[in-house]
Amino acid sequence: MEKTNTKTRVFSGVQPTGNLHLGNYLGAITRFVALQAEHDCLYCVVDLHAITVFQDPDELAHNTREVTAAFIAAGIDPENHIVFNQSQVSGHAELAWIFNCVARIGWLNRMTQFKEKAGKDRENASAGLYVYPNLMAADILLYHATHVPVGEDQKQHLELARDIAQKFNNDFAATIARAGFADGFFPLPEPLITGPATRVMSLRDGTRKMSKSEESDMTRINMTDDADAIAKKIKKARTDPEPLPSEVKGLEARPEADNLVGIFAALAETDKESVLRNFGNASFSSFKQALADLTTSKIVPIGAEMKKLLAEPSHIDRVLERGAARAHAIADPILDKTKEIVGFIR
Ligand code: AQP
Repeated sequence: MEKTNTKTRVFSGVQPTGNLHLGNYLGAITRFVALQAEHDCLYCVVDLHAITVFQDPDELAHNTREVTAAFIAAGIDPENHIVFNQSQVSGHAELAWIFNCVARIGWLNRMTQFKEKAGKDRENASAGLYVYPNLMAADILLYHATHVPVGEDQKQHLELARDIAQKFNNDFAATIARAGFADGFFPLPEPLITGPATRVMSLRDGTRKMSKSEESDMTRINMTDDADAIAKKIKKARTDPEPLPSEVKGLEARPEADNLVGIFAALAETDKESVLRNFGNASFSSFKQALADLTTSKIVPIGAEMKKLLAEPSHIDRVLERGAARAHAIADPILDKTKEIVGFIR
């Protein structure tokens, strides 16, 4: 196996759990698109993660194709980069098992996402939901990926992936050295959490994350929303009675205003300062109109392209199958070496 951990490689994933939204787009997918220019990228539809919460099988298949369509419609190039669904590459699950045995229960107990998702009924959460971060570490490290673009909510999981890589490198230092890897086997992956919209908040509550699973559709802009739905949701978005401030400091303690300005900045590919230079002291009604127009101009064409792609599911399935074959070609030698390092007879 070539030593791959000195090169940069980008890996990230999106769960096919329905209601793909503006937060997924701005926090993750637009970053995925931008990174293609300078890196080798793998973008994965993480269906193994999705089933940590029960998914209707027919909906799961549809949602897997829908996320793939969103990737392509947003500008991810599945020819020059790799787009695939996680369950077609069995190495994710195999490496996750090894990492289940490397990660400590104390580490998992600190994961805030598990606490939020399991809620009060923790005893009834799936075991998969609990070890979700170990699978995420496997997703990244199976490819010796060095950079991982994610939204702010995934920062803690990325730190855990680094801890797992470090502990594996320490625990197996002797066999890793014997295999010819002087600086450790797994690279410590860097999170890439950048831009003005790393945490897009609910349109109805600026203290809660915009989320796929939130019951009310009015809390989020879906990637498949039409212009009318977008206009209605933004018009009804919660705000406060003050006009917009002219400086970013004035957004402190105004979570709803801060969120809408952040969304505008991200869609316009600028920063909050420059948005407030144009809209400082404006009323929310005029700002919301401009935001609805901008959101429509960016999202509606992507939604239309997604629909076109989804009309030909066999084409999407072929993209995923080809992507999985190419992902295997990178993963298999890394997994094989991992097994040798652990002491498995192959
Ligand atoms: N609100 C958000 N703002 C910015 N980035 C976000 N991401 C998710 N929500 C926001 C980023 O999108 C990528 C894919 O997320 P995911 O589908 O794998 O998982 P998720 O975080 O569970 O998505 P949701 O919408 O929050 O689902 P539920 O409702 O199940 O909790 C990740 O990079 C994530 O950071």
